[in-house]
Amino acid sequence: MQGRGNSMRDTLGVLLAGGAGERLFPLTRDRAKPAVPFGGHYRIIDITLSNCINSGLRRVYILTQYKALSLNRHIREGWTGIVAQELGEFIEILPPMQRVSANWYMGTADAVYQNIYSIGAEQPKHVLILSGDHIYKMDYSKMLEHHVDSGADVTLATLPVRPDEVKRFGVVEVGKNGEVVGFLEKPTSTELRSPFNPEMVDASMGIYIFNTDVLLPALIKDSEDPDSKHDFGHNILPAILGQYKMTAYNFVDENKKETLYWRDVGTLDAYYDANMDVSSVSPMFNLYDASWPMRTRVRQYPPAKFVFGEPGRTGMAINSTISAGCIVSGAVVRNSVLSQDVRINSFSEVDSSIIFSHVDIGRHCRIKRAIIDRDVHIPEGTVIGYDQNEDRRNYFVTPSGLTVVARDYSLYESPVS
Ligand code: ADQ
Ligand code: ADP
Repeated sequence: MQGRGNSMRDTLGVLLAGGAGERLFPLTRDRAKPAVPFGGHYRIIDITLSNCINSGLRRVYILTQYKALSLNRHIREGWTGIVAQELGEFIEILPPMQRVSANWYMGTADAVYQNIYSIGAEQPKHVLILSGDHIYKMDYSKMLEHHVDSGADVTLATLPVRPDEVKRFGVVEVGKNGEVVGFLEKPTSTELRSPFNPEMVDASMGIYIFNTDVLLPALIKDSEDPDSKHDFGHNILPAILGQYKMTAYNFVDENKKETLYWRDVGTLDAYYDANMDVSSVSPMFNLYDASWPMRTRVRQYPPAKFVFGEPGRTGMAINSTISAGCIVSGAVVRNSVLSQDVRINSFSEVDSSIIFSHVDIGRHCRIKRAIIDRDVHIPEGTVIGYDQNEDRRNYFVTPSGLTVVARDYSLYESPVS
């Protein structure tokens, strides 16, 4: 068996960060999905990159394409410097000009294929494929240990989902000894049930470890198939199933035998819920876990403060995550997540909302179940989240009733409330 440290050194991480993120619109109107703020001062991609660092994975390529300016800046300023470049470590966005062809990436497999020379040049023994839009804590070295111990060529991370959720996932048929014997990408329904739990279905988390000598030929073969969608789930995995040994790595807490926290934040509702999961008294996703530190690009701001605004108006925040530089003055914030440098003024109430950086909320505002993008000024007296029909006139409202105020949206006059 390979030593744990050595195995991670032999592994190259490839983080897919190029999805268009349409279901997170309007938050992805000007930025790539992995660059969307999360949990106050993080970006979504920080969670996966923190997992990489905490797992001892020190060579990571990030494949981007859409609206990558803000993501590039974030990676360059926050992440490239934290690994030891003199030891051959890197966290790097692969420059598009080194791609095999001039096309946009056609799918996840094509994105990796187009960077095949950069991957091959590193001569990794294993390639770990990761997504840029998941919130979870995972020690990839344990998955790699499982991969090596089971003698697999490919390992898929899996977790149980309800049968009515399968259309969002790759369904994995797990046989005896945890071997993968079937795979179906996003079926409308399935009769399959998990051998670990008869009410659930094993789903792919979109996290794969490949032996490099299996991955590269599979990508080349797929690139030559004109009918392929060039997608890992639709094409690569079904094509190599049966030819190579594929194993499932079940994402459970080994002590409690419980499935661990994992969320795909590809939709506004899932994104909102995951943010809410960081702020409660016993958070489902704990950012204060010293054994698994989450990192980000640190910006200099003064500390957050809570002050009396108008005489007798206490500024306070309850069950909320408040980032540096915020000032809550004579206003009440509940069950909310505030990014850096947010101002909330007297007589205002913010409830169950996510407020991005540099937002300024005037006096006498009432805001509930809203996501407000950065740099937005909310004028005095604005009411958001109490009347969906009214909100639809000015903002983006999801079918579940979340109101999203897009960046640069400035109301210069107080709406009638
Ligand atoms: P989806 O979640 O639908 O399914 P997909 O849209 O393929 O995932 O995106 C996976 C990752 O790749 C995302 O991080 C996305 O941003 C990125 N990506 C998408 N297209 C890209 C491109 N052209 N270039 C670069 N990056 C790109 C996948 C699997 C399922 C599995 C779920 C779990 O296909 O089998 O169940 O993830 O969430
Ligand atoms: P993005 O979301 O595009 O990545 P950045 O965080 O890189 O944004 O910042 C982009 C812009 O935000 C800056 O050019 C500046 O206008 C504004 N900004 C960033 N930090 C601050 C700050 N501390 N004070 C005021 N404005 C800021």
